[in-house]
Amino acid sequence: MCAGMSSENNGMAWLQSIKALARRFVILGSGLLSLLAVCAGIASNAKEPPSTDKATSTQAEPSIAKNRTKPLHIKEISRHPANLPPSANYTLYEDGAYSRPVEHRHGPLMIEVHFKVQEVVAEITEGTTLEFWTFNGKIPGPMIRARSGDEIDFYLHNSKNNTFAHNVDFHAVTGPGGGAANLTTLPGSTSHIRVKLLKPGIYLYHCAAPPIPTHIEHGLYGLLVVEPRKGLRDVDHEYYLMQSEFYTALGGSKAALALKNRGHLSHSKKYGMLEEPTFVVFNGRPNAVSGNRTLGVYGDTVHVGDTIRMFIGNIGPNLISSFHVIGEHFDRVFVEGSFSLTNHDVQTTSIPSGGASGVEFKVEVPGTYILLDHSIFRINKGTVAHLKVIGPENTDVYQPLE
Ligand SMILES: [Cu+2]
Repeated sequence: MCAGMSSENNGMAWLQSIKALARRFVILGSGLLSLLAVCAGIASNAKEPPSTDKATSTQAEPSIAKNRTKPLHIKEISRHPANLPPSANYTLYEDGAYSRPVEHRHGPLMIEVHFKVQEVVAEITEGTTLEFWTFNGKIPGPMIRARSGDEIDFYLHNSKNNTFAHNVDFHAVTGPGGGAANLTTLPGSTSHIRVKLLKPGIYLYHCAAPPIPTHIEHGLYGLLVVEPRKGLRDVDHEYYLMQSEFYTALGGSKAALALKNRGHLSHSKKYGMLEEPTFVVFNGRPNAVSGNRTLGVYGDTVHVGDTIRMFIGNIGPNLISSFHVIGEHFDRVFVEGSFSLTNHDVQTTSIPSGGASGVEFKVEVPGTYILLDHSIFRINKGTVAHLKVIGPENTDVYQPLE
């Protein structure tokens, strides 16, 4: 025994501190181990996803389990941009529905959020399907909204019919793996963490289970918006957009809209490595925000004089987005998703892969506006969305003459 540990009390205190220290090392050790495991791809009994790419099938990647349950076929993969919580005062329940809002916010809230990972098959264009991995059955996953200082009580449920282990790395979260170190979840299991949001901003979240590029590319991503403590100014309409790429065995040389009736496509690691996507899209598939899903047609009507805010994420996995609205200007840009850095009167804002942006603008002239990635060949791959504005002509600003 150490010198000075003469009394029984001192002895007990010493024993307790040793035990506490040992516990701390166990906790620290297991945290580190799971983080290392996440990085090294040995976190669990997670199966490696299939490499169905002909060009890579000879590489030493385990193939898909033969007894795999067939992924669920769903009709619509796209989460519409109008589907977002209207403020930071909502819980997201296990059935995927948002709660009634907390009526009076007197300070930070504890916000309960449930994600359910679902591996599904859906059409990416008419007659052409792809396997997608989703948070709550749609791409992007649900938008979570909070304010700086709030806590998120987060549950990740991995459906028992799934084949792979999944997790979430929240860019908004301070801690190992942005939560991923403690969220790797086998099919049929649930993981749970509680985190405090320290920094306001528009943040991505994504699955970071190994191999990370494959889990991201299949569709496991979304936005967690952490508003400043005082919230954001009122606007008339808010939208939630997420740009992403899908890499298939067809490569990147065909126009996405010509890829109809091709049956089931396989994902391609080869073209992911070459950074040659078949599809570059907003919200899960080409044309997801056009036709009867145009902004202002699906959801609330947009009138001349209305103000609009868009939260836009870009998960990549490879490309940088040059986000632009033809015939409009961003009155305000939350640069790189930061509410602390606002730019004004911007034509195109760049959104890095793994980053986000926010834009606000007022619509002055009626018509249909095109949203796109101004790396313009990508419109052939699907990066186009539409916004319809109705109201009286504003000839003071725009006047067709002949
Ligand atoms: Cu995953």
